[in-house]
Amino acid sequence: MSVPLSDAGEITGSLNAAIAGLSEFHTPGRQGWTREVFSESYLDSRRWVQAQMGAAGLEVHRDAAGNLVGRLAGRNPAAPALVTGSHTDTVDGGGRFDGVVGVLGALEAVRLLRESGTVLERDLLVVDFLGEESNAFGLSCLGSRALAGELTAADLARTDYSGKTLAAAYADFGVDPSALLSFAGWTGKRRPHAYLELHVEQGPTLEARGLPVGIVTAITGIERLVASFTGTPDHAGTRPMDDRRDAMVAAAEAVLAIRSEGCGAPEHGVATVTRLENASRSPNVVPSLVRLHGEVRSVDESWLSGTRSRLAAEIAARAAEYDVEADLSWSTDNTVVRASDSVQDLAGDAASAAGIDWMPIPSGATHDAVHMAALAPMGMIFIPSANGKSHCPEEFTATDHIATGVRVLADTLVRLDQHKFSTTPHTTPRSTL
Ligand code: HGY
Ligand code: MN
Ligand code: MN
Repeated sequence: MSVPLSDAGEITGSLNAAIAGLSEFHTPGRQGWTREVFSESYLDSRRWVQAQMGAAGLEVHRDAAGNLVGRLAGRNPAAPALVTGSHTDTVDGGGRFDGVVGVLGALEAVRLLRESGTVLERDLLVVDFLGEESNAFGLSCLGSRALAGELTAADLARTDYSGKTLAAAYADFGVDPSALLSFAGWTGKRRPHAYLELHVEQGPTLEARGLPVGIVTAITGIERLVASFTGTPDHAGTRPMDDRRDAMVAAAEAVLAIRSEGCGAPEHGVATVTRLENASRSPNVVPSLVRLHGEVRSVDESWLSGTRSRLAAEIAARAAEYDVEADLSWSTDNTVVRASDSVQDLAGDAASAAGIDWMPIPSGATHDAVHMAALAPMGMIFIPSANGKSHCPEEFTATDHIATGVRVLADTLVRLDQHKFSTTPHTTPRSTL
């Protein structure tokens, strides 16, 4: 049951007035706050975000990958920049805080820096990354992936359920897909100095522990699965039950096998099936071709690396019981990524210096920070989600928690500005959780 938009909890204060302003943009007829990538409501909302970035005193442009980038000039523009930001697209039937807090909170941090007369050594770039949420093309983090030089021609050839390619969706949105493949992004000379993102936890831990801040240790890896089950079409009314090759039953067995995999995961592991499609539209034919979409996640890389083989064996065995063929196609949405120890330390120091309690916390959600970690030392600051809810209209984070997060973000950015990282070339360290 979704919360009627009007009853979803009052938000007050200047920053939350901004969140309320962005919340005005959502796709009519969809539950909650829906601003999916490439949608009209998303296109309209980004004009609003661009104006907010300008009003915050940033020099704003939309890069060749569709990211909105606002620049606050530092004393030394030649120095590698500091980057912060997040996303403003939502899932279908989403909430008002996922990603939004990281973009509008960053603009609030810019206001704090400017009003306190703090001039950073480095440029500070505030980014609204294009399309962080996974979409009908099965690919998340479009904008940050492009900036990290990780968007491929094969990605652009991906199709949605209607057969439209991702390249065509970019073109319809006003982003030239041919320019994407030559887009150098921030690889090479434009590598940032560091990346720091403020985000709602989207889970129950901080609220349960009564803590206002979490400092992220690692971000989950995601293995995505599309499985096709092939049986035999038959008349649903006349074909005897013991003489069927019912693809839907085999797919249902796979749903339960995937759930068991997630339930058997170590501390931070989950598995979800989010879509089952019968190729036939008729309600009176034994399903002969069924497609399943699912995902498995964990910050435990050794466990996650075994999921494909475990599920392949289990799903094939269960499908064989119904004489149905199962064909599994896997893709890695992202590998497990560990936050920079130095960035974690600086964020922890900033929170502690302000008398703000915090805990180290892994992220079960993935973020643009995963791709920024390929470019520079990465960190994330979490603030509590009411009842641990997210990706739904009930998603809520109280004003004082957002303000605390903005404070830690701003203080950590100031520390990062002066920080000298060890000179070893930056690589994305593996999770050692
Ligand atoms: O799927 C995720 O974890 C994120 O919300 N895109
Ligand atoms: Mn998010
Ligand atoms: Mn999300």
